Amino acid sequence: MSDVATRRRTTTRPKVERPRLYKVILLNDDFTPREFVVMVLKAEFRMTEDQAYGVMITAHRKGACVVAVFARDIAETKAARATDMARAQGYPLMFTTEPEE
Ligand code: TYC
Repeated sequence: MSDVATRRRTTTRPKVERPRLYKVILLNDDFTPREFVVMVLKAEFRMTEDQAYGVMITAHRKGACVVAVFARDIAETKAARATDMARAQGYPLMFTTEPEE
């Protein structure tokens, strides 16, 4: 009965859960120039011109676009820095975060 195949596990194995990931979301507005949005995406999210243009135009057409996914503190820091960059120039551009699924 205490043979390896039949005995029950007596040691505990703590469940390790991966920290949730957070999406950074770019919101459309009617005032921020397209080129400025592209510049912010390249500066804060290390995107190429083409990647940044694709994200910008998706947000422009659909109202919002997921920019990237990070651990919570990184997502929040990047969203705040990108939003502040726009605010400093007087633009209402907004980046938000939300947990994945
Ligand atoms: N809609 C803006 C314009 O027409 C451009 C824009 C695109 C602004 C995407 C924000 O997330 C945005 N000037």
